[in-house]
Amino acid sequence: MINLKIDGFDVSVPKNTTILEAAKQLNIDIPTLCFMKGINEPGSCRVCVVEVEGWRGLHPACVTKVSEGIVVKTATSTVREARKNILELIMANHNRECLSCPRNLKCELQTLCNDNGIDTIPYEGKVDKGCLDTSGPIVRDPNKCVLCGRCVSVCSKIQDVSAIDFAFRGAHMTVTTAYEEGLVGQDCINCGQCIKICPVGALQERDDTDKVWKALENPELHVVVQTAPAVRVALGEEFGFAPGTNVEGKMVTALRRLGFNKVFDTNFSADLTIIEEGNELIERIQNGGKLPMITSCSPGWIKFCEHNYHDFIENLSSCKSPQQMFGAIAKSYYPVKADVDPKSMFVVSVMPCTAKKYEADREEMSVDGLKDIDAVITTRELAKMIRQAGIKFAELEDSKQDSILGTYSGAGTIFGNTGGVMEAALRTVADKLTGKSLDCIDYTAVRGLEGIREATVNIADMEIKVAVANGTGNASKLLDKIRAGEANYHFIEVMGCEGGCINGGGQPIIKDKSTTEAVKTARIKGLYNIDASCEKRKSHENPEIQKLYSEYLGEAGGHKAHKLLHTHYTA
Ligand code: HC0
Ligand code: SF4
Repeated sequence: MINLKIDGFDVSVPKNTTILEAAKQLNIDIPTLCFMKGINEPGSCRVCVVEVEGWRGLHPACVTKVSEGIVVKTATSTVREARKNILELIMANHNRECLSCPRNLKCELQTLCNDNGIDTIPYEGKVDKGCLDTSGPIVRDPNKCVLCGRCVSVCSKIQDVSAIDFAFRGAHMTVTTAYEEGLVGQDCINCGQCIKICPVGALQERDDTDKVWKALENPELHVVVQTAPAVRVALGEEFGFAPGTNVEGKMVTALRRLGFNKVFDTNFSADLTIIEEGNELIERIQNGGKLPMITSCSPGWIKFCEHNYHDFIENLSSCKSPQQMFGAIAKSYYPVKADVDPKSMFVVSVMPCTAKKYEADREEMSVDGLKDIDAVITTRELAKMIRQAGIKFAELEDSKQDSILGTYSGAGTIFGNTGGVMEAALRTVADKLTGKSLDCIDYTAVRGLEGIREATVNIADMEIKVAVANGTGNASKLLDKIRAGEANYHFIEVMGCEGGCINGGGQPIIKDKSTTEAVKTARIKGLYNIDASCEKRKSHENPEIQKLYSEYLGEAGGHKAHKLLHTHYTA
């Protein structure tokens, strides 16, 4: 152990610990901006500088390792002055339209400035570093960028995409795309992980709330909404609830107050996906189809596969995602039952995922000229609409979703976290293959937050080998192993974001990034709690799904189901 003193207090830490980590042991929070443990540790922003007695100059605490007997001071007047100066320089180059910034009050730079007494900016900087990139669902504002590099790191190291990087030198340095073109023309998979990690408002989702407001105000439209599984365990964070709190009942009430004609649920169509996908898996296993079959519901993952692993395109399930299946059913079966003109239907999705905006706009996501989904807003955008409408969310009474696209099973709910689609599918496939209603339905081997998880499941005397990957970087590792002939499976679940949709790019911003893992765990627990409390926990037992097949679709994988619920990919 290494012994040192920080701000007058003794502390012992293992060798190679940084001063930043050692200070944490004493509950001293040295401020940082660029630093993200394990993801981005360049020591470049210098906000975390400290003094070490006997050492020349100031030292960034995030990359300076402790040594025996050193005496560190984290808040002397020299340190405070330097920190203030660094922040003033950053602010000089930062567009300061804080009031209209979507990150207002959730901006790390704003908090740092506040905490460090920045009231005026004595320098004239450069706030014309490039145009707003509004080419796609991810909006980039170079004039708000503080060059911390977190987005560059998450995009390359975690997602294995590298759609953005540093370019130019000195005062001209910027984070940009290849040839400075819009993100939409890049390999960007629209996952929004860069938005979540950005300390300021330089990255945001395209705001589609106006489109939804306009639809709600149009008396000629019949506007229905679906909410993704993971929204209900995170939306509350925007209104002061602890992460993982299930606010489904209040969310449904709020959506009704906003004026939606019907409030439905993506969990319903997640159950529908399982019927189609389970059927496809059984067919492929029994009839020598392409294996492993890989899930297709995460649009970031689909784009990643199309760009980087086209040799696996035939492995992708042909099922549309639950979001899209919902839209297709909402514009075909529902209008018949509700006696509404399908052309007057306007279908809104509330998603934890920024890539769902891209998925909804894909050309193939329509049936007979009608787009499945008309507008997608994120969890954050829904919170904004609720605030704009003056709805006191925390005080709302609970209410239930509407029939006939609002009932769901526990299996549909757990879709919202990594391993959930796999577990939901196994629950149904096991019953189908054994011809029994099995009691043992908790497939805990596929649960958890490890990047890649593998299991062998014995179903009807068959050893079914499965794997789960979350985050496209982990998907790469898994597929590379298969390409190299080092692994093989029957069925693989891939989710584009680490942790699955609970950690999607459209979820509430976690301001204190050190709590990220705890927040993810709490949101996941929230979903499994809902699952455990559901009367029906298998998709094929959902009575509304049973009715949909018996009244309208006919057979799983049949002609009608194929037309409405399946898709194809671009190699
Ligand atoms: Fe997901 Fe989904 S689970 S991708 O993360 O499959 O966004 O929550 O809605 O479509 O159901 C997101 C979440 C969904 C879809 C579902 C799937
Ligand atoms: Fe990279 Fe995802 Fe951001 Fe695109 S949305 S730039 S893929 S992190």
